[in-house]
Amino acid sequence: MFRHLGRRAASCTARKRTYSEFKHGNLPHSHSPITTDLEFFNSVRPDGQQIPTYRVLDSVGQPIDGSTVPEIDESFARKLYETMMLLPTLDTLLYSVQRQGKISFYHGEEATVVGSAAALSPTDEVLGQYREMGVLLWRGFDLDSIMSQCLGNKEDKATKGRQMPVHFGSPQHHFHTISSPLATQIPQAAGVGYALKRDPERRGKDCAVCYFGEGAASEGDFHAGMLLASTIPSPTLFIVRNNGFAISTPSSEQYYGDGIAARGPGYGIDTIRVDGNDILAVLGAVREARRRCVQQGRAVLVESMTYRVGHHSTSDDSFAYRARQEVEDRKKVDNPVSRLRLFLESRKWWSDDEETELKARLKSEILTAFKRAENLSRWELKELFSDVYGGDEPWNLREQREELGELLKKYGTVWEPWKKEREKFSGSGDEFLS
Ligand SMILES: Cc1ncc(C[n+]2csc(CCOP(=O)(O)OP(=O)(O)O)c2C)c(N)n1
Ligand SMILES: [Mg+2]
Repeated sequence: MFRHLGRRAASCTARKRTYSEFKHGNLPHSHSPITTDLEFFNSVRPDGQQIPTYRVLDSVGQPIDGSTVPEIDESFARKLYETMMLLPTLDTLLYSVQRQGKISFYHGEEATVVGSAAALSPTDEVLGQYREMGVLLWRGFDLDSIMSQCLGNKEDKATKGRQMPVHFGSPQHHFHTISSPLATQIPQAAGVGYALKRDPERRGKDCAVCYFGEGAASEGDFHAGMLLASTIPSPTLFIVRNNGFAISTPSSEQYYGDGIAARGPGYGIDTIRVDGNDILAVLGAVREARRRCVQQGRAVLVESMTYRVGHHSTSDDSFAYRARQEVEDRKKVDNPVSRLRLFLESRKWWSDDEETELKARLKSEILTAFKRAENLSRWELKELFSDVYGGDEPWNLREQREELGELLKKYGTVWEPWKKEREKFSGSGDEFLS
């Protein structure tokens, strides 16, 4: 009966017990040892220190003494690097396009996103926030598809031009469509994990992977999702990108505890904190996290520590709330791309010539894809109202569709701005005019 008690409590049982000792030694639903120390605690580490950060590479891309370099061969390592390089190159082009008023765009965190993507199985179900384009690129979603979604043309298969730019989705790539309201994907991911567990074909094989920012972790949905995955166990892997900001709010104003990792053990969830600018640490940690998750059918939490070097999105000017110098410094300290490059070079897997060739090739491929996408028309205008919900069209959509038809009949052929706008759609919106 007392086997779960600590040494101090067990020794109490040797002498004559009072009623109150007996009562408190038999706490219901708890294996908590009894103590007579009036001690409060505020740390998940017994030594009171912060949760450590897992690292493999040092600042100049060399494995730290005693670290374990995850198993990677040359072609895998080169793919990691090329995918990482693709992200900032895409950012630069799309950023300038946005300045011309064509799209808006969010910058990505290369090592965290690409390193974790590379640790997953291609059939794991991914529910992202909006900075996870690197997962899609890793899985082979091509540049034409990226551009088509961002520009909302008729090749934007999953969202038909009806979503904000970078709100990708691709059933083929097991990538669930991004939704703007923060943290909604977290409880959804616990549900997806549970569905995978119930599916005999996928149980023990695939997991649900949920990405979110540390800012999103302030939403109630974070706690709902963690509790759901903890109490109705499911293979759900939570990856929180702690980049120090939720738009202009620094993380120091988002939590008072030890980051997001400290919350994992509160839900009984295996947790690790990793250096999010060290792609090999992310790769190794997420591989192990995924293994546990799938094998135990239980949630795992990875907190990836990084820094948002870009503005929040293209509609933000972050120098209004943080020092330009801080950003410039952060670009240099532990830069994730140069750390991997130096690692590759030390293994003779990369050279200056290859760097020059890669940069030129990526730029030209991105520009070609952009120009192609820019010239494609949009879906037919009527698609604005199709398959928004399953089943019959609801009354409110029917009303809106009819109203658009009336407006188009009135202005669509006579008012210049509407005439011009109509031309962007396949069929020029004629389906509303007949
Ligand atoms: C429910 C909700 N509240 C507010 C917003 C506006 N918003 C969009 S992104 C963002 C910051 C999110 O920060 P974080 O989760 O840390 O992600 P990061 O952008 O740093 O990757 C906010 C507040 C939103 N989209 N949804
Ligand atoms: Mg953030």
